[in-house]
Amino acid sequence: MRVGVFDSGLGGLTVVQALSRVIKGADIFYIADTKNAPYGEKTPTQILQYSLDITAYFLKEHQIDALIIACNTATSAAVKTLREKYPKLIIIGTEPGIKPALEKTMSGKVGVLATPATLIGEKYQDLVNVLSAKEDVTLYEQACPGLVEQIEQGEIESKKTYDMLEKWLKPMRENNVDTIVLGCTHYPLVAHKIEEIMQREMNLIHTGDAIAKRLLLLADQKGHQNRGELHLCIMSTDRIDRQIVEQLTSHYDCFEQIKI
Ligand code: DGN
Repeated sequence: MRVGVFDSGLGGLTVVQALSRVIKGADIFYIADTKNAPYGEKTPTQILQYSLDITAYFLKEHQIDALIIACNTATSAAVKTLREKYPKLIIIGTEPGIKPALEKTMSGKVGVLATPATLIGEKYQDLVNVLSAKEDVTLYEQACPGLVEQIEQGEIESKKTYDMLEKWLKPMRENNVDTIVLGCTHYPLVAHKIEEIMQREMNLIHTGDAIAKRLLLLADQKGHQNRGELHLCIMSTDRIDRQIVEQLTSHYDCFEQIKI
């Protein structure tokens, strides 16, 4: 099976990590669209165009069987159009794990961290409307402008990143939030900082494992075998922090900068 995975930058590698825990045999092609990052502050039309261009590239150059949009922001802007345009391709998007969070919370207080574009997107609003109508929970939604940039610049341990998180998480800490949805695939990279600032053990929900399971299921339905070897090819459309790439991937077979 040949799988294309993309994100605006490093974040989608947290999804690749989850895939490599359950997928035994596949060729995974990863594109970090660093030329256009961050997506969170782009218009839906721009994000849709980047997603269409990347998908066309994957199909032409790597003949993918499955596409994983490893980015909440791009999913909300592009998944519908991509599914209409490529009905035969397995397409899996990423959306904030509100449902698992509602199942996990004991205090009934759930935090959601995401990019501004994800939180105002129609897809997220629909998800929240359906789920919160059924459950007695309070959601603390927090847009995190600038956090993706800090992570991309390798500034995870910096004071500026800490201060940003402290400001956003303070209301959650004071209101006994016990579960936080990481509604952006970059945010697992600052999970340890979130725990430190919340000063307690938290349920941190990210969607990589759910995506991996879904891929296995859909691939099986289409007759793709899950055996052999796992190959990972990483591409970026501009510069990328290679040190972080190496922290996130135990092994990759190729690494190149591409033009799309
Ligand atoms: N990792 C992307 C997401 O999940 O939304 C970040 C998008 C961006 O570039 N801001």
